[in-house]
Amino acid sequence: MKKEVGLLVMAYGTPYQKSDIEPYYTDIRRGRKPSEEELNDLISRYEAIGGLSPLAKITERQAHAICEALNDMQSEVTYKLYIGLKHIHPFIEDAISNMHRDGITEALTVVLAPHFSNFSIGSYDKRADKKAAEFGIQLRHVQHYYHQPKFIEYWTMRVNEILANIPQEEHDQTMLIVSAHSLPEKMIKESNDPYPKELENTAIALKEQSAIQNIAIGWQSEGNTGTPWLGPDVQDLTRDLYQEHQYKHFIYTPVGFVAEHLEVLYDNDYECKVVCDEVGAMYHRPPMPDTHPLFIGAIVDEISNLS
Ligand code: FEC
Repeated sequence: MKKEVGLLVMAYGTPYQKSDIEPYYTDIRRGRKPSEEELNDLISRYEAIGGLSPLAKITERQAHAICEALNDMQSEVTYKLYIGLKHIHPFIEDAISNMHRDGITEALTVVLAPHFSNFSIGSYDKRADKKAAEFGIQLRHVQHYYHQPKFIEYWTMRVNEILANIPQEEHDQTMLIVSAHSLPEKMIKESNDPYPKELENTAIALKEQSAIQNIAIGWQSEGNTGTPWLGPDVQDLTRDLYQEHQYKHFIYTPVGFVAEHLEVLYDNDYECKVVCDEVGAMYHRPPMPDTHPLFIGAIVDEISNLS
């Protein structure tokens, strides 16, 4: 019998049905219920992308693809998959309790987000560690994989695919905006968090490896907390870049995300497109990684480095 090792795949989570939106939003706000106006605003964004987000199904298939790839590449242990979500069931803590029930004493963890911040991946890991300590389960965490060659290769391929459909003579009038979820500026600066640097490194690698000539870093999906968040915001950035250079094409690569969900389908495909339409530029956004073998391969390669 091969030893069983847990594989905890953690992700943000999304409402499964409309009635989940309020408790989900309350959880995101650390227990503070949203006002009716805030709730209606979120419901209307879900409605604009078809009622609910496709994220739940994508997370499931990404998690299964990672587990399968890990089991196929070696024969010493069998990885047993657990999914733990940040803001809806099955919560991270539920997944760890299930591991204990199944007799798992050792597990690897990975978050479906490529760049490390203490406030994103770090907070998932902390929750997992706290619960695992109750049962004496040993966890080893993948911290990030933004730098993995296959991750960069995935986005390079996508950028080049789009460029191939833009006339060569318009390539110098094409701008690539590389983005991730914004976070409150104060949290990031005070703790010297690596998050902005990791996004910058992804952008540098894309500039070096793809055929793009113009590249800028933007932040997206910022919350409404009344305090400054990391900027520039992708919409403002699009307007400013257009004003300065009259670009004909904007390509958006939200590399801080790995799936098509609310923050991409609404904040990029709707909001950024509105700005592109306003200024008269073409909007382009390549498919997200989902279960593409390069993306799954990047995570598996990072996991292999742990062992
Ligand atoms: O498709 C879906 O249904 C869910 C998409 C979704 C993803 C996601 C990823 C990240 N978030 C991060 C940080 C914050 C901070 C706040 C915040 C708020 C929201 C709200 C929704 C939401 N986020 Fe999210 N996030 C997604 C969805 N997020 C809905 C609430 C309404 C709104 O503000 O738009 C602000 C919390 C507060 O108010 O105190 C901070 C980060 C990521 C990327 C890393 C990760 O996936 O964990 C960072 C996907």
